[in-house]
Amino acid sequence: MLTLVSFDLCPYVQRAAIALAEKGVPFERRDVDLGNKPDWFKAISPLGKVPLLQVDDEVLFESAVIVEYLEDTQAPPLHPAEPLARARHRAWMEVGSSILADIWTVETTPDRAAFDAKAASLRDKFQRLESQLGKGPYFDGERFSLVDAVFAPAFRYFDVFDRLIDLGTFSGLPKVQAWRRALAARLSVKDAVVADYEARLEAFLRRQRSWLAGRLG
Ligand SMILES: N[C@@H](CCC(=O)N[C@@H](CS)C(=O)NCC(=O)O)C(=O)O
Repeated sequence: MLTLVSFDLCPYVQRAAIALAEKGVPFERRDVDLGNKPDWFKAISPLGKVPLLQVDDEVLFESAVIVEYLEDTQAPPLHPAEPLARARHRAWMEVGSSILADIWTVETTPDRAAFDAKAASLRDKFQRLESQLGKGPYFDGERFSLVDAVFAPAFRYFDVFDRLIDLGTFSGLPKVQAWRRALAARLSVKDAVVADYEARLEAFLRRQRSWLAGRLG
């Protein structure tokens, strides 16, 4: 049995959980409190971060490494077979990581200029994605891929943001909006978080001494 060491709000953990579910691999989830990291976790996590995937006596870290390991060992494939297409997918997964970094700043910075810069950066990246998307419903058309597993947790933030503040990130981007809806409806995506995830994220946002928190009603 594989064990996914997790944190309830972590989008990188969700990537691994989605890939595991899409491949039908049973796993246990072990949550840690990142605000008070237990000693056993500090001992096995070289960067002090989740996710970790425990595979027998080995501990894998870094979500990209974990999903590539799953890709190497478990069917069905979630990357395209053709090398150039596969490289393109990996590159857009990297954009997904930079979007998560922008989202983190939007959530936490007390500085309005930094907030505005990252909100604009998010808009720019999703605008570029609009021109990459085809007929959908997913990044690669009919086929769910690891790129989808990376973007689903990023889109999930906006389910909470949209209730609280208008960032305008997706306005005039119909393909991105349709992609977002398709991912939200996918069972592996729904099951990647706890039932009260949205309430937990909202509570996290309100706890920040951030420019965003100051805008929330
Ligand atoms: N590059 C890492 C990022 C993982 C990451 O940032 N995890 C956060 C939670 S979402 C974490 O564990 N933070 C704890 C810390 O930095 O102390 C990955 O892709 O796995």
